[in-house]
Amino acid sequence: MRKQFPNDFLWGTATSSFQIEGAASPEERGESIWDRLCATPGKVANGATGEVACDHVNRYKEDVALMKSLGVKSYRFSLSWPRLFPECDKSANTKGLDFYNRLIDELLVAGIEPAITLFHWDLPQRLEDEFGGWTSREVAKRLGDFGAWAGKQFGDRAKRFFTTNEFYCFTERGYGIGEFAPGRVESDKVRNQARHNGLLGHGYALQGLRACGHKIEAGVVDNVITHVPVIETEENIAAAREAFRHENAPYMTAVMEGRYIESYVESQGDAMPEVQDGDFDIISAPMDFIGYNLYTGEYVQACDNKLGYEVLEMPEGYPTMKAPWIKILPSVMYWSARYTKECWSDRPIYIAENGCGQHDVMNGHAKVMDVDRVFYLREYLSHMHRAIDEGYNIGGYYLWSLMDNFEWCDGYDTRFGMVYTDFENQTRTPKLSAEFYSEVIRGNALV
Ligand code: GBH
Repeated sequence: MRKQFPNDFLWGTATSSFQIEGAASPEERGESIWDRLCATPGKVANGATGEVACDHVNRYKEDVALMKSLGVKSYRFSLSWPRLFPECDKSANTKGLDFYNRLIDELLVAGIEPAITLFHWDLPQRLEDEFGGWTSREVAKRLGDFGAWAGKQFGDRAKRFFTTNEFYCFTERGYGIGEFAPGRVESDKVRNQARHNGLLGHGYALQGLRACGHKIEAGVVDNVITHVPVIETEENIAAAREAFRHENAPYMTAVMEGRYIESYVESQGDAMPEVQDGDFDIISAPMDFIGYNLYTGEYVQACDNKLGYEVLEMPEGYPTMKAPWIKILPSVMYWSARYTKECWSDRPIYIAENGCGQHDVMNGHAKVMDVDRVFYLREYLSHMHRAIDEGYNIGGYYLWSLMDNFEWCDGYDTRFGMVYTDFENQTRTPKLSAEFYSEVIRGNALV
């Protein structure tokens, strides 16, 4: 059956500043915590850096033209905070400001809606050095100021803003596990404070954006963990819904429910963060939409224990993309929307990222025939269609990513693009998956 999407459905693609921009010399921008991590031996595969990446600052016109040729309707990109405020003081870097102004104008001329992420992990190193990064409330406040400023500068032309991207990655992975920048391994209490300050950062950013003076829409992006009933019995469906709330307790559940739920408080004991009066009013202020990054998920079954559910382990050999964390579970597109409505809210959801990492290679005809990615995308999109068909409020979808780019600790080895980037000479070549996506957009349907 032909799966038609709503007329105004927003088909997009996403990137982030550090992963594509390059132009990283001190004349261009300030240092970010990811520059510092890249310079630390052993942290990033093959010593990769963001110095050149996709050289997007110099090639943005070509990249916008590419999106236009694919029929993309909205482009989600992030602002490099250290490019705009290299000294973290009051004066913005005009070169950086010019760049984003020109990018936005180019998008508008191409008929592509700009969608701006304020913070996608490239924190100015100065804010790490001076305040301790996300372990400090001050940094959350600074993001609020940055949001107010960015809204004022760009909100006349960009109407959609995302506050922060994926709490888990810039708090827990940065200050708990220590794999991501700034690479710190702290106590559970400090990690939980970083988590809390991350939520506050979103809240202050939302406040700042609301006060910018332009009519814009704003919401958060989180990589919410999505729980799928392993067999769709009533018991399992209820159990997976509870798992969805409890397993996201430090992040989305706190934003949507305006508190830390009991199971989280209990599990963290003495390590609970300091919460000040009014924090949760800021954190849980109503958003215009919710952004979810969905790549994978977890199976759940009902269980006769305290929480009433059990998360099932993925057996070895479960279908997985080349990036080993991407266990293929397309129905997260459906269950995340359904549980969000049942637990929290019916405001629109934007899938702010979905995609998969492979080790794509060009064939003898200079083509990347990524039938694996086409398969993955088709499955996820068809479950997204099911959700929309059943009345869940999904307003748009951003494919991660426009082009192969700096994949954090994996460097340039794992490719997420629908467009192949040759990092030797910066040529961009649409893969088969780009043709597939373009066809989906053109027909506004899966056939
Ligand atoms: C998103 O993160 C990011 O927003 C984006 O910048 C990134 O390029 C994209 O996805 C692809 O990765 O310890 O085995 O779980 C997705 C969430 C969380 C995925 C951390 C990788 C580490 C591997 N990421 N995870 S593992």
